[in-house]
Amino acid sequence: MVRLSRRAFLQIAATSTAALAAACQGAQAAPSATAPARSGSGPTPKPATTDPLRHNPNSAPTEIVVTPTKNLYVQSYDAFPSVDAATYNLTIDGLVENPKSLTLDQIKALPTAEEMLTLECIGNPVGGPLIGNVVWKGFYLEELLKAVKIKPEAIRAKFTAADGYQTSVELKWITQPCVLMAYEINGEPLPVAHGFPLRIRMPGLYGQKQPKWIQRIEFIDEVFTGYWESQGWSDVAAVKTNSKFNQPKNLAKLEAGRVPLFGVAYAGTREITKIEVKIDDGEWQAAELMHGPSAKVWAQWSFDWNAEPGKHFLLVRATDADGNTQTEVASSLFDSAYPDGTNKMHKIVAQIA
Ligand SMILES: Nc1nc2c(c(=O)[nH]1)N[C@H]1C(S)=C(S)[C@@H](COP(=O)(O)O)O[C@H]1N2
Ligand SMILES: [Mo]
Repeated sequence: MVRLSRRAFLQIAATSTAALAAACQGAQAAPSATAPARSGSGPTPKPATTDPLRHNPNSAPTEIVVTPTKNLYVQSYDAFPSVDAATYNLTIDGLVENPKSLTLDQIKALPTAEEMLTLECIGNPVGGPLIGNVVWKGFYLEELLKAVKIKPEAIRAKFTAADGYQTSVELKWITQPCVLMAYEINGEPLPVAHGFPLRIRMPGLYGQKQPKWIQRIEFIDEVFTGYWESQGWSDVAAVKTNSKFNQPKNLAKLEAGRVPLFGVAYAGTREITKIEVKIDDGEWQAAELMHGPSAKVWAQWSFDWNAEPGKHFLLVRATDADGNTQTEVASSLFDSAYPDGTNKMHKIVAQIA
């Protein structure tokens, strides 16, 4: 294994990523990019100590919610590995001209990048909790990939992590702009559960394609079938357009009058352009929509419902910038997301006294 030479390392470190950072958080640039650029992203919001999407049913949040790290779902196929920071290496090899291996110190000396990004599991059921929105800090992979020079024969990147987890992606997902290698979450080093010391965040893909404890990125000229993929889960695992009610909770018993409905919607890299709600057999009605700093962050929606006594069925649907609108209703909350994620609509029941 060729260690990254000091000269090559400094060259990477000297490349300014400020413009790239602005482009990544301020506008989206994924393979199927269609959403318009946005205005300034402003300062990085700090995560709230309590999560208003969970604990405050009386009014919709007025800012984009950053999930407190302790509330971020954890999904792992096996026990968490304990990685020794002192001996840790990230290796990039396989079909590349200049294979490289970086220590954690070298990684942390690279120009830093910070982005708010939503993370969702492909197995998240309709209305489910396997989704969160956090601020990640690390570096953009782009410069390092330029330095290793991927050979033209490569068709995929294969990942290996310290827990033995493996998966792969087509080249376009790892060579897209704004692939973030993260060592911090919400201003703190990644906790072990979330991938200490390093994980990858590729825009547009479900969590299954975002290895934690990442050790090796190998460029290959064949299809490699990963752990979940070999059990029938999607080998692309691109995020589908989805939305949900965070409040009220299903089967909530509420007083008649003004009842705030609110929740989140997420479509990977596609901007959420419309959220509508439907009460019983009524018309679809547009909800208020609040966007995060990029389309890679969930949008939050809210709707003031004037609730009358009785049992009511509530539905929510999202439309994204590519024109995809959710159409099918989930048959139950246990309606499976297998094998490629779900874009079925969330339906809840509210009991109004
Ligand atoms: N090494 C490793 N990375 C992994 C996994 C795993 O089991 N091992 N699970 C994946 C899945 S299925 C998801 S949804 C996300 C969850 O990330 P989190 O636990 O930080 O929320 O991690 C992904 N990365
Ligand atoms: Mo997942």
